[in-house]
Amino acid sequence: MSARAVVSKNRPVAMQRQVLQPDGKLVDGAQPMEEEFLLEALRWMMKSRLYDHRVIGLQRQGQFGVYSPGMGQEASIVGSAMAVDPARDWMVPQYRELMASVHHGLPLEVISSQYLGKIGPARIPEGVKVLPTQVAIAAQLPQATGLAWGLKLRGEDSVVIAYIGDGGSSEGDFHEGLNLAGVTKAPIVFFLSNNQWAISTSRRVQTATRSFALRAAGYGFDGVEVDGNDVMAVYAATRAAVDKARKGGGPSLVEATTYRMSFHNTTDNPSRYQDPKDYEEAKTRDPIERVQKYLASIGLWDGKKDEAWTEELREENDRALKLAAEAQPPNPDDVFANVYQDPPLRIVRQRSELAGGQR
Ligand SMILES: Cc1ncc(C[n+]2csc(CCOP(=O)(O)OP(=O)(O)O)c2C)c(N)n1
Ligand SMILES: [Mg+2]
Repeated sequence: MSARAVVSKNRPVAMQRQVLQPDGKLVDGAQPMEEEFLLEALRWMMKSRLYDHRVIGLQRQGQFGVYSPGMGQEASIVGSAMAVDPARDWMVPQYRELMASVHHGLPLEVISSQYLGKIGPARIPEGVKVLPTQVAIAAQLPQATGLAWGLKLRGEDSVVIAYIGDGGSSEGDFHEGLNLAGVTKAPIVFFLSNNQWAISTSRRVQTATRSFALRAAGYGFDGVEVDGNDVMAVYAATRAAVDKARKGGGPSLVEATTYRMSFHNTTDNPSRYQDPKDYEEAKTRDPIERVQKYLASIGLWDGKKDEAWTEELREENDRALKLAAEAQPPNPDDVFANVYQDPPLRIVRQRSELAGGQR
């Protein structure tokens, strides 16, 4: 370890816009993460990308549900998750941060089984402070603020991290969630992954503001913008916001500027609307390669290590996917459960028909 000041898990850290340049070199004067800590971040980022590749393949064979990959956004997903404490903080996801939820304690086989239509095996285990995946855009934000406000009223030292996209910021729920958080000074970090796309709607036409982070001013709290492809900078910015919230300093908005290096989800075809040059440019800022280049420059990374980690992580992911596939399938009758106290006649008939009875 060099004598250089480093960012460690156990110390409060200062916000840094960028720590590592796309070429893998440190920004002048920036504080890197401890090497061990950075290796851990890299491992999670690689796990995320390998999982994406595997489940996209499965989906194409009809063996996995509709899936939104995090490719290109791994530094945002992992750096933000590492900044919160799974033992006391709550995570409120959207749908693209699967590996953040896993980092926060949700077993990979549990979240994978959701995509296989499982019910019981997909239930979030007791004690895991992660809310269910949210697909109704921005609907998670008022709930996340309510959760954070409740934690504050109870006097707990917990913080909530809530994920949202650039597209989600145009929803009414975004305004309602952030406004209420500002008024109640709730301990919450809104983590906005600006991946430049909301399905096929470009960030250029999403809003006329030049920065999503600026919007925080309208709610009376801080907004910061960070290089979302730089895991060290994402960690530092999120951690500073988390520390502030924990000390009673109220909410923050962190805008992580990144790029969606894949389709919106497995039903989408971005070649219909995306300029391939943008994608090629984004590849030069790949969040994983950047860390690998840096670690190689200090003798901690090489092709052999890459191969060994890739194999181990693939096996880890495959074990979880096997468990998910083998988990108990739902009973078709479950589709009728937990909806009505007194089901109407047509539902009673449908239920009986499904069970093989007469209409
Ligand atoms: C309330 C609502 N409106 C529309 C949709 C359809 N929809 C699904 S994803 C999406 C785009 C969201 O983009 P963004 O918030 O940037 O997140 P990203 O997918 O880029 O991670 C839209 C419009 C939805 N799921 N919910
Ligand atoms: Mg987006």
